[in-house]
Amino acid sequence: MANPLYDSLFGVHAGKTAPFLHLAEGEVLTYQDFLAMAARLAQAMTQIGLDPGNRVAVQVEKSPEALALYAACAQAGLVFLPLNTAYTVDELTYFIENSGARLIVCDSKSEWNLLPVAKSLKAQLETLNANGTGTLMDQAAVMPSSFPTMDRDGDDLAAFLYTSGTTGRSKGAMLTQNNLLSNAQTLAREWRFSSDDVLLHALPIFHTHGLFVATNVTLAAGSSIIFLPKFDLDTIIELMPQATTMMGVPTFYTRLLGDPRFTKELTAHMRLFVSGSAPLLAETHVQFEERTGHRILERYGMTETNMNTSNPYDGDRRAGTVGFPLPGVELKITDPSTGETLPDGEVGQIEVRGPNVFKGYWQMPEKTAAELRADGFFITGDLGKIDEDGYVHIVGRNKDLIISGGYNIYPKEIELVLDDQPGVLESAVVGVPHPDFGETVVGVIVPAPGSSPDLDAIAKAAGISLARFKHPRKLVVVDDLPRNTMGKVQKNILRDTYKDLFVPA
Ligand code: MLC
Ligand code: AMP
Repeated sequence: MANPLYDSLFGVHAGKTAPFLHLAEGEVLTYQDFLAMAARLAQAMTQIGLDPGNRVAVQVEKSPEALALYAACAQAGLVFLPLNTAYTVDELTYFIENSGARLIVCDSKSEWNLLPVAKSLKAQLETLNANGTGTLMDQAAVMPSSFPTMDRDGDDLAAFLYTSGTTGRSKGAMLTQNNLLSNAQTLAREWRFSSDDVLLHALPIFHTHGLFVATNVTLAAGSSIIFLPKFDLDTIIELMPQATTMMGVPTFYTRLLGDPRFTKELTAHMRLFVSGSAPLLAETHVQFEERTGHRILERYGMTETNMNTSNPYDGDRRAGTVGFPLPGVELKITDPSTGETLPDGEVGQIEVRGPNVFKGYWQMPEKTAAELRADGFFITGDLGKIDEDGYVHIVGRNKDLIISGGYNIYPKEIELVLDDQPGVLESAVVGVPHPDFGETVVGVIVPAPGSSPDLDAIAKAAGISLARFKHPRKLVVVDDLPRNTMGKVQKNILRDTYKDLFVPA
């Protein structure tokens, strides 16, 4: 027995004094130092009483210690459950309760808010702050810097990532060691990562993109990371000369293009820019090439599947497409009503199968069965087609989803909050074009008879329950929602009505 994820991504670097993370002010964390930090954390969590398979819910700021916690979970066979730092206590409570986490790791600032949840679940609560301090690190500091890696099977769970659901209830996507490892190895190979690469990393590490794509690919290739707490335009421009590659959501690239300092000279030495998590406008792709001479490599993935397709490293990276299925990934376009495979060129739902596809939703067998077919194909909820050259195009979504700056927002979750407010009869939430975030949230409210809802109070209430990035950027009041003959709200009409709200005239 062994531990495929830990052995292949982390253990393989034992004793290596090469840099892993480049931090602020020239500070460097070597692979060896990083692995020692992870081993201490694994020791600390074992001392707390955690056993392989237990979930560790983590809502902390991006830091080397937070990343080491992920490595520690892999080494100790624990299931890593990273959570968006923007989530409110209401949101967190659900994730923690649903997952049955045995350990909650949070910033000291959230400790008092989460204590009642921890108590009711009989979970341990420890802190880890952005600067690496906190009770978990205090315990880790006195632990040995090595840890006997727990045996795990490739099919054992490595991580839970919660994705919002169309019904408003989030689902815990169960990812196995092999899901993560196979995808990291494939991407490192396909994108030609080597130990010479230095990745500019400004993504959050609580989602697939920043954690599994960016970090695991680096680990698989033994390269290093310029590890930035967040996307800050000035810092990115300042540090780009020290990097060879960058990964980002489209907002990163549109923000860079909006800055005159982002030039051909600044990027001349760069090897690769990768985009994903949201559609990259063909126009951005073209502008980027005109400005820098680089063609952004766009890929397509999701929480449940890791990465599915990628434009080619060597071949033609085509604007407006997400390239070809990755080696080992099967992709087909099917008729949403019959499930039959459609011929190339026709638009249908995208289904994928491969070692990258998750195991199912935690304790939700019906939802799993509805989306993951018995033959292993996962129904992504994205609509697309395959063109005559084999490139996959995403043309829309079969799921009611808004993607804002790379974050997924399910309208239902917001509608439930709006519907609950005084004076509101019903509501509909739609995504409309936004120049910075790609899409943003608009809430359309129908007042209860005789009422005139207080929009400021409603916005405040949304602030208590929902993470900031989910807040409607605009609330509008209408007499009725447009409905079809079946009584279903016609969101396409609402999207069309409000499509110019944020687009500069
Ligand atoms: C921040 N805000 C957002 C937002 N991010 N609002 C909507 N959508 C977002 N994505 C809020 C802030 O709280 C703030 O609120 C206001 O908007 C302006 O903030 P900002 O300073 O401009 O935002 P910034 O901190 O710069 O963040 C924007 C961002 C960030 C795009 C850099 O959101 C980001 O890093 N996104 C990446 C998300 C990601 O990693 N997705 C991958 C998911 S994995 P206020 O109160 O000031 O108004 C996946 C699978 C795959 O999808 O294929 O990869
Ligand atoms: P998430 O559930 O956060 O993992 O988001 C996954 C969703 O993001 C996918 O189902 C797609 O709708 C979308 N997505 C990811 N990459 C791309 C891309 N390159 N182009 C268009 N949509 C994308």
